[in-house]
Amino acid sequence: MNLILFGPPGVGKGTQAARLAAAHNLLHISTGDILRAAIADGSPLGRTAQKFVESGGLVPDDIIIGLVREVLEHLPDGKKGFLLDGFPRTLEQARALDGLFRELGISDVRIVMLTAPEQELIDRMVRRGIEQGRKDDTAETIRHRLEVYYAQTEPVKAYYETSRGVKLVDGLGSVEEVTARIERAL
Ligand code: B4P
Repeated sequence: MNLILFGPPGVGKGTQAARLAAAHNLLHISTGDILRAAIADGSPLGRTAQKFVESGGLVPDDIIIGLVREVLEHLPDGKKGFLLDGFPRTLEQARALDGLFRELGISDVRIVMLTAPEQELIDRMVRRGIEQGRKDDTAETIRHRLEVYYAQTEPVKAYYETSRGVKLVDGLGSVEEVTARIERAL
């Protein structure tokens, strides 16, 4: 099984992805984590990505698609599949991913979109900003990230509804409750 988990910022993609990847022995591919690690390392990717991530914008499609291609072309043995967390985030990324799946002969891909009311997303990100000090979790950046989400990521939902099918899962409730809902949807 391969899984795509997407949804608005702060909805709990990373939280749920870690649990699902562990439970099903999937390779957890978080584009956000890859970018934050690159920024912390000061690598060329990190230096390019930093201004986009920290301002709440999206890293350019060609960079992020190249990064995901690299990972999917070199999947390790010993995993039962992969879980894409936070990718795709634009229509161009979704179309490129379909192309990659065709090229690499990847099938059995299930798609889950997590949802939550906007105020809950804001509350969670503000809390995470206080607890973890993430530079993109400030009030102004959160507002911008939500605008970017509505303009660029929400259309991915309609794209998948008319192509592959997508399961919408309510992200409100305890972490355990949300995991159980995703498992049922799968
Ligand atoms: P991501 O790392 O994907 O992060 P996110 O959307 O902010 O959070 P996520 O939904 O994973 O929420 P989390 O589990 O942490 O992206 C960060 C940035 O990277 C983007 O803004 C962009 O700049 C860049 N980027 C990433 N992918 C890209 C792409 N494909 N293209 C271009 N740019 C890209 O949960 C949030 C908080 O809520 C946590 O504190 C958590 O503890 C809490 N929480 C989780 N579940 C909860 C629950 N059930 N109840 C209460 N709190 C909960």
